[in-house]
Amino acid sequence: MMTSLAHPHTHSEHSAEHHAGWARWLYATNHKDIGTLYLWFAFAMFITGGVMALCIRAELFHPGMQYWQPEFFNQLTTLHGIIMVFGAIMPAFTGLANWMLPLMLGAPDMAFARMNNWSFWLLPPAAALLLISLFVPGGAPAGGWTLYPPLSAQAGMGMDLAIFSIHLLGLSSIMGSINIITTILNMRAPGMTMLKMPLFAWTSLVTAYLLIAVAPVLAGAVTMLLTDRHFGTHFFNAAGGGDPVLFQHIFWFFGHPEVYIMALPAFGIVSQIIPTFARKPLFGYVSMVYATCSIAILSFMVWGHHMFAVGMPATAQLFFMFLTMLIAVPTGVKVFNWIATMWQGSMTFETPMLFAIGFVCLFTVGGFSGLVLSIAPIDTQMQDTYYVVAHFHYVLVAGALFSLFAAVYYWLPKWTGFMYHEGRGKLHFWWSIVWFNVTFFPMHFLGLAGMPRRIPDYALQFTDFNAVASVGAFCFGLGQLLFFYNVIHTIRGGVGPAPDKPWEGGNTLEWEVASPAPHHTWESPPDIELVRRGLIAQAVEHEEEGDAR
Ligand code: HEM
Ligand SMILES: [Cu+2]
Repeated sequence: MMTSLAHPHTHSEHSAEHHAGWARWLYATNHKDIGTLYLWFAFAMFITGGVMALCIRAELFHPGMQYWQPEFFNQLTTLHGIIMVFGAIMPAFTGLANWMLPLMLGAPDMAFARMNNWSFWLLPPAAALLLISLFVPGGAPAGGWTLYPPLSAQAGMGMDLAIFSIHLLGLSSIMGSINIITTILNMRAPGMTMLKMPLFAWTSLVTAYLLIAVAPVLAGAVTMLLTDRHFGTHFFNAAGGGDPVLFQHIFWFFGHPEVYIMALPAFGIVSQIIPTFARKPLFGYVSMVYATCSIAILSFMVWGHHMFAVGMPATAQLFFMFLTMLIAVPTGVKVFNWIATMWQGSMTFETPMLFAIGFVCLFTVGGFSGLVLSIAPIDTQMQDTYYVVAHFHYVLVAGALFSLFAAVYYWLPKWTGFMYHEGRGKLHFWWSIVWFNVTFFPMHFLGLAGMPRRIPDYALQFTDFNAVASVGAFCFGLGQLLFFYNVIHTIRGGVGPAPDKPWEGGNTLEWEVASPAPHHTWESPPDIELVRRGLIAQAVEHEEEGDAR
């Protein structure tokens, strides 16, 4: 410490160029390196969780028992859910935030560069604990990603590994969130007021607050589970005076905001991409910000819609039902604004735009099936059927995952300095959207017809739609190899060098730095005029209001 005070380092001495090879990544403090680590980690988890999904779909291709014991089937569904949510989608969004926020805000790095390193490096051990649980006596957790007791209270030591894994994941999320919030609040370029930041910064900010609010709730729930399992407490054990329904309340107070933790960053990404390719400012910028905040606040009040079937008073059912429906209002505002942004725009349909439009259409389908489920008397019919599986995959795959694909294609030129192959990008899009629908649309009908979720076998009348869904799933999975190939091909040079500003309509600050983005950018904040110009394009309406004042 003394030497560094006595001998001030220059930036390049501090930087990771210091470290060669693996050490660059292990000791990474640069937001771009850490963003890259997050994104590759998320992709590895996406493949892992994806293989598990295909194992599930293989078993469900035919009625009867083919490949797995029922216990192992349940471990597959549970791990698939946990890995996709905590290992793939959430880290991918954090990776994007790390990579893009400093660039978009005109900041040199994230606020706490060394903590950022820890936020990432907690993830691989957490993932290892989850995967090791497959090989311990009793196997991996098999009570579903919701870990409901009494199943989770009685499970083998795989459950303890999962609990510790969730502790690590929560720590990582909280540290990542502190970093995101501090960066956004304190490190914006001069001239960039809160209501002028790119919408992706807004949704990242609100998401980070959500995470800080609910990650400890989940940690508390699983810690109570742990003490029930090993230290003689009876929080959730009816025989000891506890109540398993208490777990559901605590879990869903975390769990519902969690779905918005996976949705809001997607909204932010799409709100960057649609204006770019429509060559128009985002319609209703300020209403987008308010809608984001309203969704976040409402998300804390609706957890009971996951518990309609546990036996709650009709008044409570009505309360949760109406509040849930209320979320459709700000969400509708967003969908309306995206469409209005495209309205009479000079649209082009490069891959990021295709995924963004695919997102808007299919996320709306997921939203409508959610609205259906929010109706308490309907939900008592649909609870734990494949209708629910269809609903949340429209939100999570066509929503969160498609927005991530959109983001990767959108920013890949900035990251790598090379253009991806547009034809192959489009092929990936059309392939994915077709097979996604083939996989998940029939699940609505299976659910309506009464096929329960989380079962390895089913009655004969469900055969055809299940076969269709399984074929769809394998084709969808195959298509993701094309995505992997596209990305690798781009990193290796793609179809040639990318200009600094590859998209004509892209006006936010990240397009003002070179492609590939140099290791250090914005060491001095961007010129205030630059900030203004970018932001005028971001939200003309609002800028005019601001000028009038
Ligand atoms: C696109 C490829 C995917 C396929 C084919 C797929 C398939 C499946 C299947 C067959 C189930 C089990 C349903 C059951 O019987 O209970 C399932 C559950 C689940 N999936 Fe996916 N999934 C995919 C992607 C994703 C993604 C990207 C997420 C993101 C978060 C996700 C989250 C979940 C969750 C949370 C569950 C519930 C697990 C549980 O019931 O405990 N899935 N998925
Ligand atoms: Cu919910």
